[in-house]
Amino acid sequence: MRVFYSEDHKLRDAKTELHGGQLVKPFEGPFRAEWILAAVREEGFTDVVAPEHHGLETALKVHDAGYLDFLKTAWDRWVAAGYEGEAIPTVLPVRRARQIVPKDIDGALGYYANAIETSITNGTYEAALAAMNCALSGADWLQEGNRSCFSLCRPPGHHAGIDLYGGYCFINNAAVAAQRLLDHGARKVAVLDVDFHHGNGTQDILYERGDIFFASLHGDPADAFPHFWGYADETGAGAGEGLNANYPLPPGTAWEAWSAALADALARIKAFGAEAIVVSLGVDTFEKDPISFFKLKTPDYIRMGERIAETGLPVLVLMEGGYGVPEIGLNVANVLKGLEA
Ligand code: SP5
Ligand code: ZN
Repeated sequence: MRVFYSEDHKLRDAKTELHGGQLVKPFEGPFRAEWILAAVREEGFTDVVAPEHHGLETALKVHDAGYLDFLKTAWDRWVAAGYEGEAIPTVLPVRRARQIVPKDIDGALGYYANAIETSITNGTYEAALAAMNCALSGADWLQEGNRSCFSLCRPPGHHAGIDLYGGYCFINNAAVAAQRLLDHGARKVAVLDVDFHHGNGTQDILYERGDIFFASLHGDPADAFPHFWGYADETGAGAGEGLNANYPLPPGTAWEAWSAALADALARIKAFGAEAIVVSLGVDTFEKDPISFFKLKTPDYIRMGERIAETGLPVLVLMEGGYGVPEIGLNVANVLKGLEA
């Protein structure tokens, strides 16, 4: 299975994350991609290739143009304002507030944020573009007739909405990849989000679309980030009515209950008639993940890959979350092994 990986992920190396009332070293850092790349190579996935460069045309079909321009310019505007720390908003357009993009960078940050733990830094936009390029190259690789591939996207993407960043995400790699598959001949595709956290950005982008089915298995929003999205009664709207499937699951969820939800999601993807699956793979479902509360074990990830492969559909795996412990690498490699079994 081919792996797409760009060294440019290192351009995002934030020093700060707002966590527990303190600015701490971010959970999401360059070490993650390095650990994952080393493990997948070690486990035999040695066909590692840098992505092609792509323009913004596909991203502009899923994101707001003003938002992408904000991402491109935010750091320079922040520095020009005279600030010395990393860029974090302080004011948010909450209930009953006006939804007008402020000229001022402090206001613009709040306008475009859906979570403020995530600092914007020098190089963040360039790293997000590199992750997007991995996703797009993966989509093209499938379109050439290959059965599966792994795009080691970093930073991740599934919390990035139409015009929203947060949760360590800036450009929605999964939505961009799904769009690319449709633009290059697929009629219907699915995004299957198995990260511990609800894929709120992906849901935001796809909610009214009739050509992409979205399923997400995640910690119940009553207990888990992103807290304001991910309930089971969010089922899609308009042309997308019935095409959004959320599986909120309680603290302590282990393989048996988790895999029952997976089986339901996969059956619905098949019934929809998807011609390919984009998997938003987070391994923060792991029992030792520092910020999550599921209890998946390392061998469970092989079964996860096997179950997804049983659909018989082409599969593009994109990296999302998974933190803190070196086992994230083997857990990812196990999914890939299961897919190839
Ligand atoms: C891509 C991805 O996995 N993003 C996740 C972003 C989560 N950021 C906020 C985490 C807050 C965690 N609070 C956990 C409390 C544990 N006691
Ligand atoms: Zn996550």
